[in-house]
Amino acid sequence: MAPRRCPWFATLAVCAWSCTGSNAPAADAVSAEATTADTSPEIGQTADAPQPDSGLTDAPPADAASAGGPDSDSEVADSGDSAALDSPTGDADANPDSAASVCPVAVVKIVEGNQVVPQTVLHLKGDNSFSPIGLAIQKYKWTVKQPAGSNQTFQPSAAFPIASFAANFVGEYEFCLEVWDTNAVKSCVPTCEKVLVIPNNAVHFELIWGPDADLDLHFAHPKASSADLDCDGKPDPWFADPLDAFWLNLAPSWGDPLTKVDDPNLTLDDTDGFGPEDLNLGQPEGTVADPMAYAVGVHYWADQGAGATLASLSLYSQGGLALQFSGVKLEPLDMWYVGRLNWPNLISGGTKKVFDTCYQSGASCPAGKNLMWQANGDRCITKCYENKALVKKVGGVKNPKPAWCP
Ligand SMILES: [Ca+2]
Ligand SMILES: [Ca+2]
Ligand SMILES: [Ca+2]
Ligand SMILES: [Ca+2]
Repeated sequence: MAPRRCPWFATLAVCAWSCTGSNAPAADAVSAEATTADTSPEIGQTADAPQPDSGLTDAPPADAASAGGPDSDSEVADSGDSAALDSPTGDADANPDSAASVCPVAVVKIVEGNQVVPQTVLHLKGDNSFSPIGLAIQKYKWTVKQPAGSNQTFQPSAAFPIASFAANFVGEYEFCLEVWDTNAVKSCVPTCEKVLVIPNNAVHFELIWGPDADLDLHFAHPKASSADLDCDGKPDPWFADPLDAFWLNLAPSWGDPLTKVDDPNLTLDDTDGFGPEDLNLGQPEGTVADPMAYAVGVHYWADQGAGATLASLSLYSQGGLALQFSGVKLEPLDMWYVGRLNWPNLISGGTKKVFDTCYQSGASCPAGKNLMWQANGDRCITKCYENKALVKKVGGVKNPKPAWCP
């Protein structure tokens, strides 16, 4: 949304979802079993843009030479015979193993370790790479295999011996390093390390979608109350300040003012496509005797030329996948009332189901009556949802109004 949000956190998209299209009643409130086909557009793993040959191979060693591209100068190191020519060491075996004795060796250290929470900035150290024959290392190249949809890049670039990388998505990352010595001989094989990104909060929502569009995750306190724009006859939770956590209320104070564990924290507001947009809550309010229901929504704030986009939302609870919706089609200014998260629930010591999904049997506003909160039906999506007080508050940001909106 508004330009002052943090667009430099450009990021990615994640996991492979299983639940399906927008109208398919998903298996809500289930445990992590649902994970199969990925219906979202795959961006594929990418390394730094300026490195056209950096598409990562799953089969590291043998085809190093096939990478081609700008690194063709390194081919000398990849052909077995050249290694024999260069081999200054006496103990070299027959080809191609002899190359191993002269190739430089890439050494990878990930300062944060092999398991982190989302939004961890990883520090990747390759500066201990070495040449067995005592040459200096003159060139480094990092590549990454990241969760589908993720397009994060190395900072300051993939050519630095020490680079950082924002691991924003839940899922598995694999980082590989290749090095060249001052004879332009390349490491025989890349050295790779995997990092697993897993949230550890009681509540972690991850919202991802397609390119360019700006979707916003909303997570509202049970007491949130705002204008009834979805025409169900009750106040909407969205854009209530401070009881709706979204890009304008990234980390509001809820519950006990003396602790932050019951405060939500929207750790990423993605404005330029793909997401993820993440929200964490360490310790929701609510007891078995008096459970609470938090409202969860997704708003399509700004089109930016993207048109309709497919949104996927996942809930992780205490490290496990508890809920997924995927491939939900949203158009500009749509407000998707996903449903209500109960706390405590069946997977957190309570008796309530994890999530009450909102279904509707038509559009309430045009119908002039409440059609939301049915037992089944379509996703609860309200068209042309625009909170005018908010638009005014943020300085008159005006989204191009879709043709179908009044
Ligand atoms: Ca982005
Ligand atoms: Ca956003
Ligand atoms: Ca309402
Ligand atoms: Ca609090």
